[in-house]
Amino acid sequence: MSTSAARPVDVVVVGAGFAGLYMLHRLRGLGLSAVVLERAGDVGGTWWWNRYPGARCDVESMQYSYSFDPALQQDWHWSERFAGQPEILAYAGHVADRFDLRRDIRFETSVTAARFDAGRGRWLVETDAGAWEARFCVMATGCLSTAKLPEIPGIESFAGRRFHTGHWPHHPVTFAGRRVGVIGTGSSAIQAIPVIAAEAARVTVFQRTPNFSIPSRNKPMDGDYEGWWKRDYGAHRRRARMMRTGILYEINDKGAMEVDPAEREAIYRRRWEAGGTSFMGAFADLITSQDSNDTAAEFVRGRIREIVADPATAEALAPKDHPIGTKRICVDTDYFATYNRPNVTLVNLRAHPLAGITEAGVRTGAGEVTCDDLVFATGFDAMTGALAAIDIAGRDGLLLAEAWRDGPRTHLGLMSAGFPNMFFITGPGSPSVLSNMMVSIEQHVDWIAGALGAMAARQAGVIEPTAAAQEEWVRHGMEVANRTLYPRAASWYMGANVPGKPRVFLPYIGGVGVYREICDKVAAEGYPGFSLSRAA
Ligand code: FAD
Ligand code: N01
Repeated sequence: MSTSAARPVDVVVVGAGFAGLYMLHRLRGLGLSAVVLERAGDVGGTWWWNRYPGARCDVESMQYSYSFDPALQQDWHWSERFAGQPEILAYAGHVADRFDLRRDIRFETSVTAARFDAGRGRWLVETDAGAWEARFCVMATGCLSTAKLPEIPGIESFAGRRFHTGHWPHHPVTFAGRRVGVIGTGSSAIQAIPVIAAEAARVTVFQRTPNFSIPSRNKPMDGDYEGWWKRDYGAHRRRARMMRTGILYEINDKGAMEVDPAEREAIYRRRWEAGGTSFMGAFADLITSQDSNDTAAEFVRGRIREIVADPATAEALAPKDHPIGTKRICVDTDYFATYNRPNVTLVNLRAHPLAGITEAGVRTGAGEVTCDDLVFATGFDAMTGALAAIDIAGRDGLLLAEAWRDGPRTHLGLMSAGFPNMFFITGPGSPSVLSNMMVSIEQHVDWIAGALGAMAARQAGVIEPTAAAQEEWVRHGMEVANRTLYPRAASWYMGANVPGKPRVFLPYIGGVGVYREICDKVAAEGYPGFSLSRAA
């Protein structure tokens, strides 16, 4: 594509999920021209793609929503404690309408390449529907937007219907009377299995690694609770932004071993009954002390053994290979109880390894299970997958794939040296997936908008992190991660689910509030660690 055919704008934003939508809104406020390029047919990102049965958020809806517009957060009413996918998608659509965003979004447009022309200080962004030329490029491509099928021999030979939770069809899918195989037992599967099992003739779950899951205790929105939030939304949001996870909930400041076993049990039980991810706030040291973590893990294993009637199934479902919380903790509705249904069977792939997929179903060490449908709940090439799928070349033709060969290298998760004027929203090296993503998205968008405003005031045309600042941030990120139990789990946080992906801890675990203070300080001090110049 020649440069002359490319359409000029100030900013190209890639992705029209919650990040891209808010970025566009802020860019307009700065008086910049912008286009958002989006592969999907409409706004919503994650919530446009993940339409599987049972899909819903696990951060309470009163918090899993934008805070940037006081009227929006007062007007919108969530019908449940944890909203389901259709309602979250409707919310994204409402925001797009309310702020008239769609007129600057090109749907069904996939970005294939982005090349920086240093001479002209422009990014040339190529898509399957023409090219764009921009001073700035904002990658709002999502951390969990590249669905991943597993490397299982014979996968293409299956003759029945095949689904991936992250790429679910837009037409209604019924499982009535069908024999369904589900591969995977992460968050998506744990939400989908109970709903599919309620409809299907038979469900066989193929589990490689069991996961910890906490009941959501989802329920219709309580009017008093909604009122509590709405009466002082601004203040509650400000507090949430300074929490470790960006979620406002009570975190016990005691360590688990500081209390006696009876009190510990009572605290866990209260959190279990309350439901949701706040279980991990039961004690301050659950992600740093193995001994403390063991007590929480054993409590949850105890609940699984209580709920699941068949002792062998309960034991297979009880996670023992990773500390609780070091893989994204799951939140469910009736997940473990679903295994008491007569139409649900668990196949433990650790005991009976998966041999392959056949035309008729799934073959394991225990024999072949015939299936009409296969649901792959096998996750994503997380955090870097969507960026790696774009051929990105920065200064002097430096390829992002090359620069990140040993793992992503960013300064603050926001930019990467050698890629001037390219920003990442919730990129690797930022709290992103370890947080309420809405809080992290707004913080990144606001920081980027602030940087663009500062550049305009200084008449700077180019911003780029220094190599030294970036190396220090990468080092600091690893140091903080190594103080926790997280690197002990073979998780997607570590890139462990993608063969050949470097094993580095991808998000920043220093905490959302701490991270915000670091970013704010950088902005307040005139962007040390970044070079701002007039020209490239
Ligand atoms: P996305 O919503 O992923 O949007 C990125 C968009 O970029 C996508 O629409 C994609 O099509 C587009 N894109 C990517 N590459 C290209 C390209 N090359 N060309 C064109 N377009 C491209 N987070 C929470 O905090 N709480 C939750 O409860 C929660 N629940 C989740 C449930 C599920 C099932 C999943 C998968 C994730 C969940 N998350 C949750 C994380 C969720 O991804 C974020 O909360 C948030 O929706 C991300 O928004 P985003 O705009 O950054 O990215
Ligand atoms: O994906 P996952 P996900 N053979 O990677 C298994 C967010 N989210 O879509 O652990 C057999 O967690 C794999 O097994 P193992 C949330 O951040 C949130 O469920 O590798 N099995 C695992 O069980 C979440 O963490 C919600 O041994 C194979 C599963 O597939 C993230 O998205 C809901 C296999 C993948 O689990 C991803 O969740 C949904 C193979 N070859 C998603 N390959 C909320 O509730 C993979 N697996 C908010």
